[in-house]
Amino acid sequence: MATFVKGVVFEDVDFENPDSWRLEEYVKRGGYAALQKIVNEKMTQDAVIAEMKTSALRGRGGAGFPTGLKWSFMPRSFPGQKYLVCNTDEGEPGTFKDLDIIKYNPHALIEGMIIGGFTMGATVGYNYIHGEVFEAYLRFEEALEEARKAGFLGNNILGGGFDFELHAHHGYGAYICGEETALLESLEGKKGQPRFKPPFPASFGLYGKPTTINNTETYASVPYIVRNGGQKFLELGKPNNGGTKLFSISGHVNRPGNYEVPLGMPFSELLELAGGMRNGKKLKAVIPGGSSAPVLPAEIMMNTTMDFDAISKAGSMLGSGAVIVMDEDTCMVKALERLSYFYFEESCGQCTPCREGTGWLYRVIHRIEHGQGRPEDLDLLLSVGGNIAGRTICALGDAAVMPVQGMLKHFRSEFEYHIENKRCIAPGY
Ligand code: L3W
Ligand code: SF4
Repeated sequence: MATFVKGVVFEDVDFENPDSWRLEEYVKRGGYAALQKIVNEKMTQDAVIAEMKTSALRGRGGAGFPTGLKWSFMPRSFPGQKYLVCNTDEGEPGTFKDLDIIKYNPHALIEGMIIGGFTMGATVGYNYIHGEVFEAYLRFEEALEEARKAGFLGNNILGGGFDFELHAHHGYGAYICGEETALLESLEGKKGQPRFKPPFPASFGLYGKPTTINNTETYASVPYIVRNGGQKFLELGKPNNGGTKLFSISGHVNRPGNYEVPLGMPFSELLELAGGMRNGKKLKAVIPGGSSAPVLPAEIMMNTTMDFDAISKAGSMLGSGAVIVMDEDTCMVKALERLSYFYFEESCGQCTPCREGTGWLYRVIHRIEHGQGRPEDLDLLLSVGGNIAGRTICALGDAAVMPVQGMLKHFRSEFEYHIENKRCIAPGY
């Protein structure tokens, strides 16, 4: 996917230059200056955490958890090994930003992780990369080798008296391995199934040791913050939503792709950047934050800004920033059938409400879509959803329910029409 607009992560990256990802080019555009600054100015771990907190950088993987706060959870005086992990297991339907980061600017991630390692006293890091991608994985391995040769990884980095080694790990291609504790299990060589939380990874993580896990885009934002100060990053966005954010825009727009724009941008402007609606059609609805986020109708989206707080106030989640745009011809029943199949297929099967409930959701929506729906099915869907949400080990259970609740909240009449008429209300179906 092409990237059209640049912010903190892709600042100065030349997408036309096939070598733009290389160390030499990264250094030319100010790369590794943040790491050098830490060493030259003898910045303390507390000073870096303070900048991270000022920046209001919130986790870019889905939950939007404040990064500075997460970094402060790592026990300082722990006597043994601590780990840093990057989650590049990008699998959320609609999300395609993290693979572009390791493809076009891998050293921003590497530098961010080295800074994280220094700040939290972790000397070993892993980047867990989705198992179904190969080219981006090999590119990241090459970037790691460049960083090792240049002395940015290894012992006594830049003479600053700290060590950090970073490894790439090719994942297994299952969506659930992107859940942080399933990822840790998988990294340990076991079946990727979520652990019960708490304990959180900060106290019991990889091999039972204190571990911090962040998303690729989160780490890749760190060099900018250290180089320019947290305040400058904060001012790029809006209070409590610092910085720029990558939005992966897909669906019925003229120019789908990744757009890195300030948090707080009106959705209407983002839609314009993506070339507007395809074929001059009208906007019907948007899933603003990846398939797990509830759908929002056009009238809400056109009056909303793209940041964590505004989207949550509007009744959905900014999630990982995957914006799925649907035009007036979209059949909401068919769209929900597809989404529900995904969660049914990807449930790891550990908890009964999720394992059985996702199957029930899919089968009921499937029968509505195929003209065999019953009037009581809509309440049945809400009832099954109510027995899944909040009763499972990980967020996948909730994630399977939220799209169903969102669709029935805003487009219930279309489902009723489907049941009554055994066909879709949307033209073309
Ligand atoms: C220590 C505490 N640590 C929270 C940490 C926790 C985690 C982070 C956020 O779900 C969402 C999900 C998907 N002490 C802590 C603590 N932490 N309290 O903070 O935690 P949490 O539980 O709010 O979220 P989560 O389990 O990480 C993530 C949604 O993201 N999603 C999925 C995206 C998928 C991808 C992908 O494919 N790569 O990004 C999209 O919207 O539904 O709601 O680190 O340990 N007291
Ligand atoms: Fe597995 Fe679903 Fe339970 Fe998560 S909620 S642990 S995916 S069964």
